[in-house]
Amino acid sequence: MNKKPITVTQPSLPPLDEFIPYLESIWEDKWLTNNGKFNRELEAELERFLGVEHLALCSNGTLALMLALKALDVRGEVITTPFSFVATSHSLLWVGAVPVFCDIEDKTYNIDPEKIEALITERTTAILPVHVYGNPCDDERIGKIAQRHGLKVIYDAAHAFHVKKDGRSILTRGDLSVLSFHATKVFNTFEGGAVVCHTEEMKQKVKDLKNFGIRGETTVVSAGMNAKMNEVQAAMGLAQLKYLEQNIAKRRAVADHYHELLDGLPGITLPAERADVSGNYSYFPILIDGSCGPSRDAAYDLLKRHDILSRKYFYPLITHFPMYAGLPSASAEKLPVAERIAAQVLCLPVYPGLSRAHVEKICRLLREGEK
Ligand code: T4K
Repeated sequence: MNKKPITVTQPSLPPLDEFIPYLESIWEDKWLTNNGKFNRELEAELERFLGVEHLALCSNGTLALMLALKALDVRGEVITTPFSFVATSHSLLWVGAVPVFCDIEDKTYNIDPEKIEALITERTTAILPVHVYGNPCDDERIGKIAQRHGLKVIYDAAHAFHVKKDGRSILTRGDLSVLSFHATKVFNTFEGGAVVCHTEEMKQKVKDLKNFGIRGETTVVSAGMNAKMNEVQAAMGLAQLKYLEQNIAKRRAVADHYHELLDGLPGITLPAERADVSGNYSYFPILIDGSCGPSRDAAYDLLKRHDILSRKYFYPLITHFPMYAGLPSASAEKLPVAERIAAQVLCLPVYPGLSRAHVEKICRLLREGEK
């Protein structure tokens, strides 16, 4: 009997005995934060591992988004997706920008480049797309639109750790990319995040902004905030990084098993595999259209009755929340694809330790209902 519920995800933790020596070192050094040795080490390790340069660690992904927007001096209107976690558009409100919501593609669930240009006004300064579920955006078309209209592009890559497109890290696209290392992510530092920059100057700007703008004991160069990662967080990242590839392989095995057991089930759409993408299997979103069986909500309830806590990421759409609902771009008629996907999506549990028996149980419930 399974007493503990099966949750949509579970944090990856390194063996505790491999984490303790990091803590002992922190205790010994009495250096807890402010660009300590584990911060510097983790930045270098992540740059190497991810195949990027100029990565600046932050205390979480939301502050990293705000720092990225500040570093590029983004204001006015910013075109973004309604199909994301609220932090994406909240970060715009926090820097005083106005989100303009663009509909999404029905295959990738990412911002639809076809529909971006119609939303550009003289107040538009940037585009904030999300690689939702780690599925890369159409960065080529987005880049061309941005270039044509002189806009910045900041990718919310919170789900896209270690995702590659055409053999290259997806984090190399746009002006800046932002990662989240929250407990629920493929790679976690309890809480954490990073801004991936393309130049040392930009990284310096982000480093200033995350440390009050302080450059030296008597020098403050910008109106920064406090968004530093502490040494315990960085140690967690270092202890975990070496398990990353094997964790992704285990996630992939779970995803393959779902495909094996659910492929061809009428009324259900499974995540598409893309030949040009090496993914991280951070989420397993399925669409349930209700045409041949229970609705999405009924499937969610059914799983819950069996202690399986799937999640309706990302329902409701961001545009349904009161701080966005009044915006002209938030009306449902303008976002038909996003509205439909949000009404049908269900993220099934996926994490390295999820057993084959649990995947089989989930799939049996989805195939046969409560028999
Ligand atoms: N942009 C995007 C596109 C994002 O998805 C996010 C975060 C951000 C930006 C912002 O990055 P951060 O500032 O968070 O670094 C979760 C996460 O809290 C959030 O980080 C994540 N996106 C979002 C998609 O999912 P909730 O409200 O669903 O979390 P919660 O507490 O319900 O956790 C989900 C499940 O995970 C639980 O049922 C059990 C499991 N869990 C969770 C935690 C916290 C554990 O097993 N252990 C844990 O410690 O938002």
